[in-house]
Amino acid sequence: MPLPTLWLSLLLVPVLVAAPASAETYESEQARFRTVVLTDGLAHPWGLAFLADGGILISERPGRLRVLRDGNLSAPIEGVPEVVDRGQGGMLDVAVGPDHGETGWIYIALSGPGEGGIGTQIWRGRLDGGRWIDGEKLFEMQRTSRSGFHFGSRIAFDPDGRLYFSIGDRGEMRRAQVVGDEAGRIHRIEADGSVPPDNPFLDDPQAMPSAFTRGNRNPQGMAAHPETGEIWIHEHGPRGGDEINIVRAGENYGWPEVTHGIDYSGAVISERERAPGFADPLYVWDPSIAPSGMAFYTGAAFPEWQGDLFVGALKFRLLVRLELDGERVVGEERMLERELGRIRAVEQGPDGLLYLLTDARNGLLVRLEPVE
Ligand SMILES: [Ca+2]
Repeated sequence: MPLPTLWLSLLLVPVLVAAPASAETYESEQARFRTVVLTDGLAHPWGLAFLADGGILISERPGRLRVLRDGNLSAPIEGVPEVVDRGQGGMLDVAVGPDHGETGWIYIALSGPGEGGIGTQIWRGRLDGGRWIDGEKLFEMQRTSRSGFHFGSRIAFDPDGRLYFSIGDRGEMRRAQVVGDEAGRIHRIEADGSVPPDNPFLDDPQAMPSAFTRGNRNPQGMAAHPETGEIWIHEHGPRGGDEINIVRAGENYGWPEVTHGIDYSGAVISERERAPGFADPLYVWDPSIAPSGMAFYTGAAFPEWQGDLFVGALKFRLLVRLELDGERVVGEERMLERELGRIRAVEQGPDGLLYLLTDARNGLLVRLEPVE
């Protein structure tokens, strides 16, 4: 190789390496955007939340919390609650409380050790530099099990500041219909962990006071509607039965009595797709996309996307944009298919941009930015 050419290639190599790995530009139905990788090196990241000081709090399923601030990913936060990293369990969703700017409270959902197995726990605490302080366990599942399946564990707040969280059926479908069980439903508590006086099952001495619904299989997406304030979820169905539902007090979402899906073995779970007494889903994915993460878009950066619902997909490795007309889904666009990987979380940032986490041993935090 002539010397000038060698020099040229040596000069070019660092330039190519330094370019963001996937600052790719995409054309979608209603917007041009690029994906910018803000950080890699995240071990199976699961949830993210935007802190008042500008940092981005990220959970890693094996049991860590980190903060991305000014482009730098922190060391793991010290002193976080113990988790059991098994199967789908570990350090799961994170959220900031409604008064986070004044109080600093952050909320986490995790699968923790309990008597006889693993159970969902909801905690709140504060960050002091690189430490977790003032930790309070707000909820602890009593009926633990050794299963590594179906923890649910998304967190969302409604406009009244009440905290909703999901627990999946833990791989035992019947639990979703058992009164008094904690699995297979959405729960609602106050931000301090107490039970709201108007929770729907308080008159039933057998029911869990925090229970708000039942018949949910494994909800891993949850967000408050920006106009109605209602909590929307999606849930992993069996084969061919992922659902979107609106969380309403005391409602039974049917699992496994009614479902649009069949078992992964091909066996029929229920002959019925609907029945009296069970809420119909707003929307069903068949085949299943394995949805995770959910955000309503309200930002100014993508005017055409305002009012749309974004959902990540694990199995199909894509981002779904749903157009809504009230409570009806009137359009679905699939974006970024196989471009980034399994999408675990979707959130809108305070800057009006969309943020995604990819579920991988070397997971990414990615931001979607408009391109003229
Ligand atoms: Ca259902």
